[in-house]
Amino acid sequence: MNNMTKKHLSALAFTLVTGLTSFGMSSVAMATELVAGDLKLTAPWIRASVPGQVNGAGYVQINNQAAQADRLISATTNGVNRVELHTIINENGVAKMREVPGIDVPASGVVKLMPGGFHIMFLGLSAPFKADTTVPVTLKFEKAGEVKVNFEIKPPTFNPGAMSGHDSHKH
Ligand SMILES: [Cu+2]
Repeated sequence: MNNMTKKHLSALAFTLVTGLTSFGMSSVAMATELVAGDLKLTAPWIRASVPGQVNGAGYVQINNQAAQADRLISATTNGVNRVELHTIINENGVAKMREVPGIDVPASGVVKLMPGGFHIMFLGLSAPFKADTTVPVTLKFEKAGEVKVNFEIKPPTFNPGAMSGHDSHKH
């Protein structure tokens, strides 16, 4: 495991900022936000496992401040057989997961990994994902390099509409 470097940060509850200040140091209002170079990663989370579940999925919002696109090309963590990048496609009305070679982060844009779309797929868990714990995951980007992110494990009932930081009350 690498030590903390410019491209290799971890955040538990608050923002850590690298040498760049382009996003501004405005506040630490977001529960979990991580800035790594030109990328900002917001609210990384994984849904807790339900009994018998051997796979899991991780989600995060990735903002790119650079004028150049970047690309998430892999993810790694301990305690799983294998990690893949997936999307969900609709085939004749049936939602199917499909592995993708990478997830593009547009220039000056954002990509949101969320249920029903792109996700980080954890295959073959050696132990269930337990709510209220965190999983350290190393994301590897084509340009930004490796970024270490702590994914928060949310209860199985977690509403993905809560990406912006508050639980949604719609029912
Ligand atoms: Cu998947």
